[in-house]
Amino acid sequence: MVSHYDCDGISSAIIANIFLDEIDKSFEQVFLDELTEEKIKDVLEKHDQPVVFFTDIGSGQRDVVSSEIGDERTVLIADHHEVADEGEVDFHVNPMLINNGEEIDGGEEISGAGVTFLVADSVLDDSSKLLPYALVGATGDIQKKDNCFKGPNRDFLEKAEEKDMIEVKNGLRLYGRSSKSLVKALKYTTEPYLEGITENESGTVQFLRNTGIELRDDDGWRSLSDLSEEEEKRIINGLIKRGYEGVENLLGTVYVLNNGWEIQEFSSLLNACGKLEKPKKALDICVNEEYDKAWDIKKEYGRKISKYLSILERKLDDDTFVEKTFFGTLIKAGNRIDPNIIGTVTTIATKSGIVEGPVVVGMAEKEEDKLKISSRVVEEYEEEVVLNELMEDACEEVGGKGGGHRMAAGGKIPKDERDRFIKIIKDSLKQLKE
Ligand SMILES: [Mn+2]
Repeated sequence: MVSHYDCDGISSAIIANIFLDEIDKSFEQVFLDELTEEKIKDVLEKHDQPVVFFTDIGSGQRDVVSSEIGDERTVLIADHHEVADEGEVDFHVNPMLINNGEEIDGGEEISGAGVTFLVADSVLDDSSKLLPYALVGATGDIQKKDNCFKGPNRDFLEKAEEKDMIEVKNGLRLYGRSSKSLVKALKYTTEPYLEGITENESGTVQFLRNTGIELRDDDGWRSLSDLSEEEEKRIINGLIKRGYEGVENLLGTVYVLNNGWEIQEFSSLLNACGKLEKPKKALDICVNEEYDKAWDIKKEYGRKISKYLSILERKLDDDTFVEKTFFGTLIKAGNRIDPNIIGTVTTIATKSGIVEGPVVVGMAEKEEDKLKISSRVVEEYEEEVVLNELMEDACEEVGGKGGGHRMAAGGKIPKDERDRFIKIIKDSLKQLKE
């Protein structure tokens, strides 16, 4: 088993692991952040298995996969990414192979975990307990748009609901629904700004007490997910009564998995495991259903991010680290920020205003000779700057690789090309110079 190491890849691996266990096949699991000739060679050398099963990775490198693996082993790919032009493998399941992806969009309607689910579902009599992971993977790959699933993801949701694997309900959409105490989740709500509650702990406690909600139970602080439906309604009514503007934006569909976690938060948790290079830990937690162990990871990840943000804040005046330029900010983190986490740090630093936009580009050393690049643009400049195109072109020009989304993109480049890369970015963004 070879799986991508992000949330979707981990979800696809969970599905494949449970599936293979159920049909009594032994296997070894490998997680990779990318599939190169070298990495495939390494996997083949270390794992003498007759079948190589790729999930959420492999389609884009099917040429390399087919030439490296050869005829002695059977190759199965379950993926949703763009497919390489060349290469033949034994079994290849990917929506992009059907009419060039025109019927089912691998970008928005099914994830690597979803495709892996379909493979398992075609063999198992009852695959319902795998359904939540098809949705967690899709959520991790930002396929849930405007809080809705579509295409095959929608079918997975309906089936999962039918089988009581997920609960879809109307409720308060606070970040930290299952991972923060109710007081913290409410206090940290900034959109909309809740006068007397936002950033005001005693105000929050007072408000909740007035609604008659118990803030603690025998297990400690209660989270929103610990509340009964009736209690949640009391909070909503309390907020409405106070007449906050925009409070309706906090109400909406909430997806609660049968393990008690809200889907968005569970997918961030799996993502964190990947970034901390602990995808196997996530796999074990889910396969063995030991969700309590997830808290340590959540905490470790939170600690790492705050450590990096404080390094960044301390270095704001050091222009070898934080370069303020006409298009925004360059964070030249060197080896001070983990390359797996530079993306998250760049996002938070941009959104919170620690560094200034409109564009923020973070760079951190990866391996000895590579730089991981991560870029963000603020919403007001959404029309003017298209980051995935910019990153794809700029990275390629210096012998690297880049891509991503319009407002968040990144890539990897050779370390000694850093200055030329910066110059290319500056040239391409020169329209932002007044
Ligand atoms: Mn994916």
